[in-house]
Amino acid sequence: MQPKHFVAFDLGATSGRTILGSLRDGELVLKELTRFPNAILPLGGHYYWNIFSLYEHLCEGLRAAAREGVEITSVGIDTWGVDFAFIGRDGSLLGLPYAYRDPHTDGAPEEYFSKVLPKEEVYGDTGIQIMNFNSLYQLYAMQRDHSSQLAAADRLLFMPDALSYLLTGEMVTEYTIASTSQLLNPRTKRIEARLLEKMGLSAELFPPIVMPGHRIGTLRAELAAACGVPQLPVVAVAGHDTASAVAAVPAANERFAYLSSGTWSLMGIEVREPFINEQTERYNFTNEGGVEGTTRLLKNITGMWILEQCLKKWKEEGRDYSYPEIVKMATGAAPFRTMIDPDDASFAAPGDMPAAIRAYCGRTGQPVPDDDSATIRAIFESLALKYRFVLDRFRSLAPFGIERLHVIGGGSKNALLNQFTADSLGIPVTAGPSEATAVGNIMLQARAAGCVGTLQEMRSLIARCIPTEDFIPGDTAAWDAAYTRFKTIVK
Ligand code: LRH
Repeated sequence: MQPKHFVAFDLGATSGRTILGSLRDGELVLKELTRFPNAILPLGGHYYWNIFSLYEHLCEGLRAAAREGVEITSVGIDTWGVDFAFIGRDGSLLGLPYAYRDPHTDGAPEEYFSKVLPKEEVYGDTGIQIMNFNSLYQLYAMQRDHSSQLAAADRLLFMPDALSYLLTGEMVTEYTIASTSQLLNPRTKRIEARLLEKMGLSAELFPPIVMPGHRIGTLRAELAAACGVPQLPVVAVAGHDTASAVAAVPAANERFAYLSSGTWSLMGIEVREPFINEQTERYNFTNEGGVEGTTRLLKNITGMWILEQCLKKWKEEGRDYSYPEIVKMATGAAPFRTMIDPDDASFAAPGDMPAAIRAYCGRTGQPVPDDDSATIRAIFESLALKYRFVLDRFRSLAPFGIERLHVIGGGSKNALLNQFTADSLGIPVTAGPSEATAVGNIMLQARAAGCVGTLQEMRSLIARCIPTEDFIPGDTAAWDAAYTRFKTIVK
């Protein structure tokens, strides 16, 4: 069989990549073509995404793909969740999209529940965890603050759809990314109009919903010419990065939990139908849309964000640590001295993270880490303990026994944290693929091109082609004792 080549644009909240995925005789080979930064842009007291710069990076990625000299079948884009751009009546992009860490949504869910619709109804309609930054509350805050962008908007496009629009001129609402917004009803798989209408907005803002695999259009002629590629088809993959990553879990059967590990740690299980009940509402569990109509029942846990912010601060102070140094420092530090709840509100915003950790220790009566090594150790141990806390809740809900945790995404390369996680959870951990989002993106394009059939076939192919590493629980007794302490500080 002739090889088929696909271009995946995989954009996270801190960086993006262009990956060329090649499929030949059931073998998948990945090649990173470009890597570029994506940083929150502080401007006039707000946080934005520089979508124009992202567009330029996509063009650069297309030029790099052209230089490979291979025939490309299609292009697909996945990004982080919830954020969106507005398009005016003349088709132009209306300014910069807000970044989800902008504080304009602080307290917005509570305002929405008291002024628009009660919390139970919002959760009942959507099954989505209440988080300040959900698109629903971003829209509420913009409407409340008389946003001129919103007033002028003809259409709203979620980030992957907005970028696909810039490439093709065609507008769609891809299902998995829309599911992160808290505007979609997972039972009907449609935008729930009353959530918008009750605050004076209309569901007409959204172009038609399409499923992963839908062909959005082809590259604009002038763009294709400028980048030296043909007018390639742009396919809606699972536009939500986490959905693409979960599609790439190399699991042999359904009895697994996943942890998509990056800036966020997204832990969950895959189920056939949404789980929306009193228990999932109490746990603030989310029912995001997956591939083949599956539901990603999951929970956002603050992941590498805290470490990333510490590393940024330490670098500013002249201490720039490499990844092997970080692991060595954590390995050498004393165990179980200080514990933090990674999801404490004080760690959510960008800023001086080591100071936020010190303040947290003061508030919770724990020893302040004496140096950077102790801080890193506290972060890794606390993450592994938080994973157990959340997994225990999934164990109480799952319609099957959870036999294994699949850790995927960039964080799966952290062998020390993987071992901590296996020890803390008491079940085997399989790590990899670390490029799960890009792999999922590529495989969904391959499925659209007819190279693979079902989700399970995709997963079997990934399991065959991409090496993984297993971590078996070891010293579980010490972790059990630590967990008893952890439960007294966690929310
Ligand atoms: C991870 C992620 C996560 C969302 C968050 C906004 O990149 O997509 O699933 O909750 O970004």
